Amino acid sequence: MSDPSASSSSSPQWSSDRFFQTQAPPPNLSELASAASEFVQRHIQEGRKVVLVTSGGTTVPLEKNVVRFLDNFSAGTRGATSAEYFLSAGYAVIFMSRQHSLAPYTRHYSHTTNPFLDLLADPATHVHTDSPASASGEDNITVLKQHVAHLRPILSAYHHARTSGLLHTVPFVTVNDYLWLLREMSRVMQPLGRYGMYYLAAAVSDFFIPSTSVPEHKIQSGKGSLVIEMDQVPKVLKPMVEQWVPEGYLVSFKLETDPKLLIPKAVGALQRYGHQLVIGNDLNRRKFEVVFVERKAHNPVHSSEQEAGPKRPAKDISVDDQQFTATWMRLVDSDSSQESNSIEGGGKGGEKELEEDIIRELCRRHDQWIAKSTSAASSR
Ligand code: PAZ
Repeated sequence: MSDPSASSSSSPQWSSDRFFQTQAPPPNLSELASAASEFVQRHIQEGRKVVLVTSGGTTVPLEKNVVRFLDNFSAGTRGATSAEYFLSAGYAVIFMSRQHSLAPYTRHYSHTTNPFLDLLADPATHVHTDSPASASGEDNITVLKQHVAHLRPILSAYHHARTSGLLHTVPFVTVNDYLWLLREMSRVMQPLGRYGMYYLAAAVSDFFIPSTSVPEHKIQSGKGSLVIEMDQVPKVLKPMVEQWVPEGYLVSFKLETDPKLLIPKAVGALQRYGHQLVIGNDLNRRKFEVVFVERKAHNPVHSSEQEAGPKRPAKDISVDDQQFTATWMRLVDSDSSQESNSIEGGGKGGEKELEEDIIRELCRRHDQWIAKSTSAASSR
C-alpha cells in the first residue's frame, strides 16, 4: 500500500456537499434518524440536556463485497467511559459508536479485560445452599463472591440506563456511514440549540476511497504490490459548526503521537472550524493525560463569570493575534503531574478514571455556554 501522506497532495479536496451528493448513505439512515428524533423530542419536552458521544474507529472498505478494510486502534474506551459519566451528570446520551466496540457499562466486562465467564462459579462444583429448589445448581448461576461488590453498582447503573430511556445507541462501521450519521444526528439534535453538546471522541479516518474507485469484488493477488489511492475525508466540522448545529457546544478530540504537535494542531483546528474546545491527547498517554485547548473567552478560568469549580492553571497561547489557553488534566498518580499548569484530578492505581474529570469540566463549560447564550438572546 502506498503511504497516504505521500499521495495526499495530489488527492482532491472533497467539500462536504460533494461528499453527501455522491457517496451513498447507510441503508437504514431514515429509521436511525426517526428513532433518534423521537429520543431527542422526548428529552426536549422533559427539559433535559442531550449529548452526542461518538466513539470507536471507522473502517475504510477496500471492496464493495468487503473482505478487507483499513481500520484503526480505537476500542471506544474514551467514548464508552465518557457516556457513563454524562449519564451520571443527568444528560440524555446519543451514543454513536463503532459496531461491536466498547459500550457504556458492559465495557467493564469485555472479553479481554474481565471476561464475563470468569466472574461465574463453575456450576459443576458450586452448590447453592439458599434454596432447596436450586440445590442442584441447574436453576441458578452464581457470581463469585469476590466479584459482587464491583459488579453490583455497574449492574444497577446499566439497568437504570436501559429502563430510564436516557441512553440511545446508533452504530456505524465505515467512515462514510459515520459522516452521514454525524450529519443526521446533528440535524436531529438541532432543535436542542444551546442545550445540545457534541463530544466527538471517535477516531475517524482522515482518508477514504470514493465509491466509484472501490472494486466490486475481492482484490486479486498475483499482480505484484497493491497500491491504494485514498482521498481526504471532507472537513465536516466546518459545516457542523456553521450550519448543522450553530448553537450547540462542540468538543472535538485531537490525537497525535508527536507531543510537539498536539497543542499547535488543536489551536489550528479551533481557528479553522470555530468550535468551542479541542481536547488533545497523545496516543500512549491518553488514559491519564489530556489537554483542553480553547479560546481564552471560552475557558471558565478566564471568563468574567463567577467561578464555580476548582481553580485550574491555564497556559496562555497567542496565535495570529488570537488568544487561546491550554489546560492539562492528569490523574495525580501519573508520572508527569509535576508541571505547573496542570489540573490534578486523579486517584489511586486505576480506580479513578480521567473521563470523570473531563466530563465534570465539560458540564461546567456547557452550563456556562447555556447561560451566556441565554443572556445574549434575552438582551437582543
Ligand atoms: O477509543 P480509545 O479510548 O482507545 O481512544 C480514544 C481516542 C484516542 C480515539 C480519542 O480520545 C481521540 O482522540 N479521538 C479523536 C482522534 C482523532 O481523530 O484525532
